[in-house]
Amino acid sequence: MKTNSKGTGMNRSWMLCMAWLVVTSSMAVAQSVDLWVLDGDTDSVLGLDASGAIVSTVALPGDGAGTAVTHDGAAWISIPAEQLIVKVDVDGIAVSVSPPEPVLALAVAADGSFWGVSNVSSEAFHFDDSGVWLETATVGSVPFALAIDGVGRVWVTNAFGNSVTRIDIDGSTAEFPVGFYPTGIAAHPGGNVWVIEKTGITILAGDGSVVSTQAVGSFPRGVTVALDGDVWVSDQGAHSVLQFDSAGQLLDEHTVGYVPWGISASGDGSVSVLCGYSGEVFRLDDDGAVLAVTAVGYPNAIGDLSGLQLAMTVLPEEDFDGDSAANMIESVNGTDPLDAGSQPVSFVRGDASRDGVVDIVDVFVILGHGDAPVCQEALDVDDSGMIDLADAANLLSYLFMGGASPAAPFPAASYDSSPASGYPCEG
Ligand SMILES: [Ca+2]
Ligand SMILES: [Ca+2]
Ligand SMILES: [Ca+2]
Ligand SMILES: [Ca+2]
Repeated sequence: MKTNSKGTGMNRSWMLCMAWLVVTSSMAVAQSVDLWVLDGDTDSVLGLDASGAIVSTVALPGDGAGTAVTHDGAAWISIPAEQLIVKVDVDGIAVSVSPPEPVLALAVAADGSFWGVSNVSSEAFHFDDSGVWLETATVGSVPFALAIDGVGRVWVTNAFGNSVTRIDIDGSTAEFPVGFYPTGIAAHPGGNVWVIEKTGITILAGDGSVVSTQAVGSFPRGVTVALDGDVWVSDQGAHSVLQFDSAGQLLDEHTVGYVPWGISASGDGSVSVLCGYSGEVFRLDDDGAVLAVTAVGYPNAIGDLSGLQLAMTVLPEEDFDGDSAANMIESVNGTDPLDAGSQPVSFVRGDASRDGVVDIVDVFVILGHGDAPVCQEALDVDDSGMIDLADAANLLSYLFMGGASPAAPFPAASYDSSPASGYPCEG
């Protein structure tokens, strides 16, 4: 049985009271739900904002299991005991559908349709964006979780089959062996697929071949890709999260609450960890420092709780928040693809002085004889990843000798599609 050592009943009732006040006060809360967290104690789903405050509470007809946030911030939630899937937004349950079998984990595809896996029938079901059942694929034994990659393929972990099934666009399937008892799975924007197993991790390439495998953790379970491309894994036996770089190198381990299962990254660069047995949702920054701890009776859910995996991996070219910067451009620039108030700085390469004109003054700034630059990326005229004499020489050549123009973005201001680390553009 679960225990609840941290969240007292007093604390929880206070949080719920606050949530009620906020929900009934305005429609503006629709924009502020950052993370959908299932609460197994109350059979409800809670909307948390980026500060960890509960800003929405929606009662469910049973205990939710899988969650998948859509591009508009709503969430599909599976309720296997009731053989239901519901779509929830801050106003409540918008859609309720009955799948052919009880469904566990869910994932949203590029066209708005979604997939769910059934550990009862070992099948994956495909539904359209309104929940109409479209097709069924047979997967391996007792599927646990799924992820959709950048070219629309569905990857399913088969917990009892010790394998991963890939469902291709044409509906054909391929099964690849992995380690013992695979659970969590994430498709990285870079193309690899991360599989979490009872005693470690296997990274697969898109063709199903093994890129690497390593023994790590103490029964790790959930996985998410952070805004910066690091991969975070909940380690339920160690009550911690493991932070890896995209190549699979273990960078750090951060202690969280008791028995972390669910884990999901947000657009602000943070990662939230759902610690079921201690009744806590930890929100960590990209270095693992604790930003907030939210008391929730029994927080759970596997899947994409924020929509960030959908934004970064499935639909990187889309602009979810409508701020004119594509999701992928925002993630490489470190701005929030789910928040229109956070967007990359647009600049013209070569305009080192940031006055809107590319001229000799900019050459002096590059040479260090002008005001300190606020957008160092603009000084890297040839986009070589280094600021050096060649940039000044290239700009002089362009201005006075008919030489090549600066690299993009030029001449129109825009965002950098491949910013060099260490060269911030802040204004
Ligand atoms: Ca955007
Ligand atoms: Ca944004
Ligand atoms: Ca200038
Ligand atoms: Ca350069």
